[in-house]
Amino acid sequence: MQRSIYLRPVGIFPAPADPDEATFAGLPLAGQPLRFTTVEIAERGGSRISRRIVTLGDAVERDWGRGTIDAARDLEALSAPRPRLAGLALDRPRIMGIVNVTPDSFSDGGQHDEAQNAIAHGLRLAEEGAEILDIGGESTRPGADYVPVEEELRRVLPVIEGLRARTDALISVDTRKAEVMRRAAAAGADILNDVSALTHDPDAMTAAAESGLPIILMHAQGDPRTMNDNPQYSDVVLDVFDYLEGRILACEAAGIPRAKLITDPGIGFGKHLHHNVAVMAALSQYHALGVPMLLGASRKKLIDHISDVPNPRDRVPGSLAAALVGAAQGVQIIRVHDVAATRQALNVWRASAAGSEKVLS
Ligand code: 7PJ
Repeated sequence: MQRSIYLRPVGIFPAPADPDEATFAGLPLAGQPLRFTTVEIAERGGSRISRRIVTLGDAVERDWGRGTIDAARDLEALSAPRPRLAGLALDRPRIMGIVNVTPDSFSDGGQHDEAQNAIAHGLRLAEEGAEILDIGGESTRPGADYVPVEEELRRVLPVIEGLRARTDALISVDTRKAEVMRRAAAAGADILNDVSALTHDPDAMTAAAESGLPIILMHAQGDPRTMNDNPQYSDVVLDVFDYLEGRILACEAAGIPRAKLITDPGIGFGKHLHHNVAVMAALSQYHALGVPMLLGASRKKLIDHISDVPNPRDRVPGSLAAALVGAAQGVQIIRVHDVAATRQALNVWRASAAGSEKVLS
């Protein structure tokens, strides 16, 4: 599916903490304490794309031909507040902490230790300010091997159960497999996170719909093993948009309401550096999908490509910069390894953007 017109909010500024100060207020951005005054309009006809920046007035009043309905719908979707996610208000950026459950080759403590370590790690992240814990037992890193379903269940279920009993943080499960979705939901998971946007497992759409849980739909091109070998796009920003819009429509057709969906442009998944930074620059575009957005750039390879940091543990500063780029464009969920550092950065950003420390209380 391809549209003829796409709207991207530009000229985004923090909404004043005191609304009385607002003179020209622009439009609110996706329920965030942000406003936008202009939009970039991309018009696409086949392989031809033209982009220009217009005021909100022009965006509303001009005749955009067969794109008119999409333009009006986009403006509405861009400015509407988002519903709560499993009870969590999405009126500011929320931190999702990453809990990887993969065998620890350095420990001979066995399977019990593996689960206990992951649970302890998750509890620490919640303490540090993660409001969502993302539990993953299948590495989907570029080049990673396939993990059989029994092994993935063995890794994630005890961790979901253990965390469910010990924290109020929301729990998401990072999986592409229908059976893992079902069993995780039964064990108390609150959110499904599928890097294949319910395309990898033919039964996943049904499992997701039956669970009734919110679902994160991530864009990826190709299979994790080979995806970064030769990714191809005609326009990466718009192609990712079309893909996510298509997946939202597929979910709606399967009976999953839009209010349960979250999108994610999938940094590092079938994307070269120039694709990743183009998407980072245009994140606000994806608010036109009318659902909350997640950004996952934490410790990813693009930081190494940009700044020569081969060891992922040394990529915290770059990860924080990426988190702030997301926050400034209204991203509602930031998926990170380094929760305390991200919280500190977001707090400084929020208070200074609003011009008031009161937004933190
Ligand atoms: C992502 C993910 C991401 C979502 C991974 C890694 C690779 N899920 N799972 N978004 N990345 N939604 O963390 O480096 O970016 S695994």
